[in-house]
Amino acid sequence: MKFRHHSFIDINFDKVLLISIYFSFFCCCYPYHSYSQVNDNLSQKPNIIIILADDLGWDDVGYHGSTINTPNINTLVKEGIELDRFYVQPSCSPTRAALMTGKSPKRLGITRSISKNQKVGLDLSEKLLPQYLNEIGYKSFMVGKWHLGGFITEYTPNARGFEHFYGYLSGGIGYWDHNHGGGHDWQRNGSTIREKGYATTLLGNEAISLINNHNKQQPLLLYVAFGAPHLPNEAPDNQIKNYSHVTDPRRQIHSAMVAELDNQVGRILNALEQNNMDDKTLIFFTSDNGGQISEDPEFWSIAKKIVNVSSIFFDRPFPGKFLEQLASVYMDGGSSNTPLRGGKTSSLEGGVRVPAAIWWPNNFEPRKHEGFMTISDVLPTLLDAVGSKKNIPAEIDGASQLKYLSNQEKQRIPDYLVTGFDNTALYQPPWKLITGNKIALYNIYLDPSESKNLASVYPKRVSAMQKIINRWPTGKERGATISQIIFDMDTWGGEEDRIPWAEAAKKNEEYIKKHAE
Ligand SMILES: [Ca+2]
Repeated sequence: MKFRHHSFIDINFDKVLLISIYFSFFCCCYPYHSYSQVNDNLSQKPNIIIILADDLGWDDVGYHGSTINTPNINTLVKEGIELDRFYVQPSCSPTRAALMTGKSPKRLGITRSISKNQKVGLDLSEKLLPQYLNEIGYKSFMVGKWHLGGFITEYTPNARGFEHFYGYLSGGIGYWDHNHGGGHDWQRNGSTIREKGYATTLLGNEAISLINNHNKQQPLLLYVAFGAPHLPNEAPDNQIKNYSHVTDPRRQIHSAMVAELDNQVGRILNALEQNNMDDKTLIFFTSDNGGQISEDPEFWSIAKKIVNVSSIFFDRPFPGKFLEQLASVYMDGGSSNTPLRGGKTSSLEGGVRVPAAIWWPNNFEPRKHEGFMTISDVLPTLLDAVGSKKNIPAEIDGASQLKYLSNQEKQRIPDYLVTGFDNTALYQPPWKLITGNKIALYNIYLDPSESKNLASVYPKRVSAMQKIINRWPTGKERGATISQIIFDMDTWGGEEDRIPWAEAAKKNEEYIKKHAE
């Protein structure tokens, strides 16, 4: 299999024609193998690369008809299985917690994002994906955004199964200054680094270097958690130039951020090819939540009201870090989730149904997968794919979808709970019950835009699903409340007024150990 790394200017009609011919040929000649053959060959365990985008909306990818060009993500989707009904949680930490454990964020007590000042993270008793894979011979590396706790080093990636970590601990940084909430947040293996460059590009560079230097005898887990296209709206000039025709400046910069993300996906694909690793690698791609959209008419909160009232009196930037950060959240988002309703933080479809694909040459037939699959299913599916089905823990909320993906043999679809800022949703496909400000029941297969509330038509179903929500295992909440962050906001970029976060984690751990003696 040979890749072509696309840049924006590559796209013209000749190439589209060539690509079409290529796909036609590819689809006719692709050597498919059955599920049993996959298992027979497991002495050669596949490399696993997880590419996670941050706040990439449904309408931000070319293959969904977006105005944004994403030729490399499109390639991944067309050559792999397009996961058309893939669901995550509506914000960063909850999705990442489910990805690493296979468990529901509600059970883990991470239904909100973990702030820089939280003393807790993903519970230290939890076993994480790299730890499962290391036990069967994998080498696990991580590049990018962690966001599962960093108050002490025990919570950080190097202590949780990743032999190598390059990136940042918090929920968001400035793309150029690499700062978060007053502290520098850029490190390699626990040591702060200061370097020039655009974060998405730097993360791509590191991922490629790890691929190039990897000992090919050992299977690799590489978790590349890009920070793009999360706010703030900052992008390289060369990418912005390609979207000079976009009139909304938020959408323009957002498009450029997505384009650079796509560029790095292409470079990773090229690196795999150059190292002859492409035929032995499984790539899973998705976004951690739906796109951040501005003036979301679906979302109601006191914070949003404060921003609306403030905008009558002030121009941007608003006075004070708290007000300006809120304004950024509610006014700067340049994403689009069309035709889905809602966006990031909402349990409406736009917050949780995201672009996704799983690519595994010689094992998965390229096609569109209509089956329901969630972020909680990823850990068990991957363990199953590497022949480690017996190690799938019983107490998780997801289930392996490997047979469904390989042979289209239907698998158990577990109930899926989404915890949004404004409401909670339970999925029993095709049904979705939303509770909170109002009760709504949708058939998301027939009505993907959630336009017909059928709650009054099916009261018994509503009541049965409500009971499941009420009984859902609930861990003590570890995510931040507004009162915990209001006086020291989790800002993305900006001036430094304290020590870097990697150094703070080491200091905090030393302090705790000293006082425990
Ligand atoms: Ca996110």
